[in-house]
Amino acid sequence: MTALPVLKQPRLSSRFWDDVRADFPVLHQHVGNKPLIYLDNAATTHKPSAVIDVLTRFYQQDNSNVHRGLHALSMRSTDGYEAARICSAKFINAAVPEEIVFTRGTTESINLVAQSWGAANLKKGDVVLITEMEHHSNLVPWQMITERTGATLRYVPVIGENAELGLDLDALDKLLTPEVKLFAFTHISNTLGVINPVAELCAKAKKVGALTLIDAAQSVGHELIDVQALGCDFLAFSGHKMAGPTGIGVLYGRKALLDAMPPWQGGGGMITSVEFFQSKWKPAPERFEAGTPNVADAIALHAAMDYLDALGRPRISAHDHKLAAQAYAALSELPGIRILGPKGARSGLVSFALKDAHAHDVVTFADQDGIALRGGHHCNQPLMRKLGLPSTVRASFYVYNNTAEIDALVASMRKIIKFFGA
Ligand code: 7TS
Repeated sequence: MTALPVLKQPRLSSRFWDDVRADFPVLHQHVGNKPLIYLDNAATTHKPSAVIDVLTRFYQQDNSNVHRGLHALSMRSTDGYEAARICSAKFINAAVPEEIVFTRGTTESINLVAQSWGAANLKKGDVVLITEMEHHSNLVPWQMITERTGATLRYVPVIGENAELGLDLDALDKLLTPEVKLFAFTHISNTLGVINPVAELCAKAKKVGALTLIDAAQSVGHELIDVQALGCDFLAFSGHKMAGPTGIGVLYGRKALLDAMPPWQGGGGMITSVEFFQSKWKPAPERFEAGTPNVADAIALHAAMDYLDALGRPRISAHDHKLAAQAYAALSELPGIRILGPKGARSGLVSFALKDAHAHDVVTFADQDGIALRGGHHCNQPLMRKLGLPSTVRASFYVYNNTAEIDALVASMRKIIKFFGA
């Protein structure tokens, strides 16, 4: 890949971001007769040529299975796969690469912890604590494993209205009892744009001896993450939400914890020896990577991490926050709009409801203007029900979006409001 220069000073000139935008081939197209404006980045981001080229080159030059071959291609594939692990460890400042397990994504990472650690450690009387703003992928796996083990699932409430929506931190102090064995929470809410104080949440959980799991799906491609500074025990994320490919993600786990956890899937690559009636496991991370791994996408994820590091995540988050602030300010002028989540200190997304138009209609109308939005419950059904909303419209931003696109979004919303007669 052609690495972008690492700039020492944050440089937020539009020229810089125009150059970034040019790296993403998919954006240079029309939808209908309108230029594409892609504002659905919380669902998945686009990929720069640097990532697409690495993926293509892998299949054209290196493709081979890993770990089991002694021929040149297999060694190249193995080296590339393990280099991706080292890169992932550095990307979140894990202590050693063995703390990185490759998975299909955030959902699989969380299911791995639930099915392995949860099944081995939870029992009746224990509590798994999550929050009311979790994506279904950090909620349903805990329902399943608490039901299976007899443990109890509890929620930190979301309180406040509209701009004040957030976690009830006073309630958290009462909920964090010694019975809590694991506290799992999202770093950034994919519906509210709220950024949770994750270091504080980890510190509070530690005081009662609870393990912590951070769902970093919406944060790791946007904000700097340092798992050692945060003091978390597990952290999960997906490649496709951070300029990488689909089908690859990471579970970070503290080495001592991972080594003490049983495998959750059996097969090739995860054993040291197999007899007819018993087997011995490799240590982590191989123990959790049964079967042929997603070699190509791990290598392409490495390219995505290099790409984001060259841009610099502090610069990316400043860019996202600037666009979100512009969108929040302009949208809040519109009649009949209800915006969820904080005015300041929000992530790069804005989620809202229009008084007279259903979110799905808004998204369909915006599509006529070439604007890709998302409308629905955003896999936050219990929270949306609590807020009394069937759905919201969500605009979410990334490195290639710009202020002109926010202007176009607001103009499109104005037209829609007029059409529906607000
Ligand atoms: N956690 C959060 C906070 C998310 O936003 C998502 C996906 C996931 C977990 C699951 O990630 P996956 O890669 O395993 O699917 N969020 C969204 C969304 O907001 N719209 O589509 C997917």
